[in-house]
Amino acid sequence: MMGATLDEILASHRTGRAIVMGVLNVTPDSFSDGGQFHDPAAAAAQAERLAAEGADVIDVGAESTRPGSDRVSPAEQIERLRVVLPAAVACGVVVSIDTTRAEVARFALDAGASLINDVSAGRDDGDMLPLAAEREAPIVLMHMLGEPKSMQADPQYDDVVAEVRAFLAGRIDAAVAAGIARERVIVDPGIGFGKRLEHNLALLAGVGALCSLGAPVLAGPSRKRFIGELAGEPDPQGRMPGTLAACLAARRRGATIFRVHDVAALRQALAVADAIEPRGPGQARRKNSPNAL
Ligand code: HH2
Repeated sequence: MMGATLDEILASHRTGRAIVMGVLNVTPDSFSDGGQFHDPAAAAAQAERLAAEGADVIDVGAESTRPGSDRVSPAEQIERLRVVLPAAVACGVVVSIDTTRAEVARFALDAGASLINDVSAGRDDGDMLPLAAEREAPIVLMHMLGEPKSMQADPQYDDVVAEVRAFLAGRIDAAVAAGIARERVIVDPGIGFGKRLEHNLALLAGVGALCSLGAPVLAGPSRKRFIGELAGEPDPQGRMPGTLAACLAARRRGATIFRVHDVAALRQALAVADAIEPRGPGQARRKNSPNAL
């Protein structure tokens, strides 16, 4: 199947189409693939591999947001992206820029990226939401408690699903107030960003409550620590099976966009899961399904 267009991605919560976003970190220090694609030639080859494996989106990031990570200046991010972004764009799929800095997002949009993935949901840089509005660029708004340097220190919630939902509702309002069309917003519970194991599980189980915000829901569980905690797997590269399980659980509850490192594996898992239980408009189950609602 051809990669989805931007319009198809933004309509995925209505059509039920599964969108796979492949991760490309041009960083020396990302938690699972840090250093692997820091070299521009290796990064370009990885972009091609992600597209060939069936990614609808290549999400390019030049700053790690792993717990405890240090900030990378916009100038340094742009330097890391200079060769890699055009190479990703040349793959012919939608390219998103994973950054919280407007200057970096502007550079990426000028280089052919068409989607902004902001893990701070527009809070880190006051120019980000106005930039997305001006450029009519869709934006992913993600929940994070605190900031990467300190977010895993002692995250506390009374009702994590309700609190994350309320936060995202507020950020949608902020985006709309900045001039971004509501239809160009994607929301994300921010798996692993200021969350303990039980918070991550509650959010994946509670994706349905986030879907009621009316925007496509993106889930990014790929290779994250909670999988290691559940499965006793210290090596992020060994967490692909758990990643697939988390994505499929989120899909059954209405998430339609999945940010993963292992694109081919998720494509295969989706092909089987969706054949058994087709997802359609409004996530309704098929009439002839024994489990029809
Ligand atoms: N997770 C990471 C980075 N960006 N963006 C969205 N929207 N959702 C996520 O869950 C998400 C994200 C962290 O993963 P990764 O890119 O593999 O690692 P690092 O931040 O260390 O580069």
